[in-house]
Amino acid sequence: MTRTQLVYLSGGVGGARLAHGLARLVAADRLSCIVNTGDDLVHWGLHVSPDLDTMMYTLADVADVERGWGLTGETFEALAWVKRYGGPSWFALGDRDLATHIMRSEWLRDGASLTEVTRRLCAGLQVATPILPMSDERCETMIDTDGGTLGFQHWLVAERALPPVRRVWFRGAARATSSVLAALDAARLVVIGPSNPYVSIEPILTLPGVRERLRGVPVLAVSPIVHGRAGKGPLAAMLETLGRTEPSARSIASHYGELLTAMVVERGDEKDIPLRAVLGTDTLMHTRQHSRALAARLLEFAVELGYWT
Ligand code: FO1
Repeated sequence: MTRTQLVYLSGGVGGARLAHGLARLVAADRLSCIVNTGDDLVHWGLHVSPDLDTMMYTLADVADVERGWGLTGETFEALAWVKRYGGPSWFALGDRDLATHIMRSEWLRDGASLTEVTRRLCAGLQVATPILPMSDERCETMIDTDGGTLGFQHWLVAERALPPVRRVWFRGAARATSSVLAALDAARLVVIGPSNPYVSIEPILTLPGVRERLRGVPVLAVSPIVHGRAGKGPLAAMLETLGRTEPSARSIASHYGELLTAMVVERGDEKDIPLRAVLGTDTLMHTRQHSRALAARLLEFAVELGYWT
């Protein structure tokens, strides 16, 4: 088999920002983004796929960058009416965002797979880069806390990620899709985005056949930890409670262990990373220019290492 593909593994916000840069530099027929669906939930009777949404909206340049989820210029009239009826308002679906979940749910009910539904949504958004849900089957990320077990969105949004996490596990015997496995079979280089390794990347890696396919392919991870900080999300606390380690790029490298062949970290965070190929550069992506610059530097690094042409 000729290996020509860059396969990108990602969760939501940080991962989607780098995907935006990569999608500007790598032709759509050489790039596939495999996206976590462990965060998915049914809300107001609709199938919501937060990480797929963030990836699609980011690549289509319609994401609300400030809020970190949903669409730019969004309104929340339907939410106000749900509240008026006494319905669940802990998870906010915007008025235009609703169209995505309505169509996804409708097409799924008609028998289309999540992969096919995502392809149709991407066509509507004019996103050419293939966005592949990791699975067409339900795999729910569950969070064990001292007060009981919560679905990921309940823990993150309703409980504001406050209850300490005792264990993360995945409910359902989901399988990777044939598109995901085919992309990995054609991978020349796998890039793990700057996403949470426990709740965004691990759900992808636990699917049967995925880890096996990463052996023998260069795997380059971008650290989601910058100078000991994890941005807005719950990663820093998870590294402390689950990994029993401090938040650092080195902890991310140890978490992935043998899986990695190279790493991109924030300049100054290179110390003690047990890999021969480590690039220190500017990794924060506040603007599209930053996303593109990081993607360009990452690709140059991959070319220098002989992983990419
Ligand atoms: N995050 C929130 O903090 N509050 C919300 O009400 C919320 C709604 C929401 C709706 C659609 C969607 O695609 C994402 C949404 N998110 C919301 C973000 C989501 O919880 C997280 O970004 C991801 O699950 C983390 O990977």
